[in-house]
Amino acid sequence: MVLSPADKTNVKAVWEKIGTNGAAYGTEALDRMFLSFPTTKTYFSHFDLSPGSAQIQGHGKKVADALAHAAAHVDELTGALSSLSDLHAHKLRVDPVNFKLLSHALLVTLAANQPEEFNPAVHASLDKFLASVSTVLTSKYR
Ligand code: HNI
Repeated sequence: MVLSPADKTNVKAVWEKIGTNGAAYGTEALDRMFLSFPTTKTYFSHFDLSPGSAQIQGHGKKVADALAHAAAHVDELTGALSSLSDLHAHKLRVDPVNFKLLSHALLVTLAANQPEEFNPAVHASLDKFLASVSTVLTSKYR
């Protein structure tokens, strides 16, 4: 997945707009993922999965911070996400199909909260960005 210069500009602009809403958006995306795609809950059997629980909020912030880090290092995603890649592939063993489900939930969350920015070109750039992040996080899965 190759992001064009315009894609990178779009991704960085969206992440600047997200600002301090990252944790809230991450939480909403996880709630959407668990409700729409219940099989994803199997990875979080140790969590309180009631919508907006303290654990989901804490995890939502971690996911949002990781995505902000990725957006800031979009030209070097492999290195920037190296330890997270080891974690998801080797330790957590998250099946790659799940990354499409979280990416979808993240896109819907952004569209619902930032409808002015979410035009078709930005939608496409964000989709490519999330696919690139997912590729890195699943690359070591066997
Ligand atoms: Ni993911 C832990 C980021 C997709 C299941 N995940 C993390 C952490 C970050 C993170 C950050 C915390 C690491 C730490 O504490 O050191 N995860 C991301 C990102 C994506 C992603 C950026 C994709 C965009 N993770 C997924 C998917 C699943 C998933 C698709 C499963 C459906 N992640 C987990 C689980 C943990 C986790 C499980 C451990 C949670 C815990 O605290 O026990």
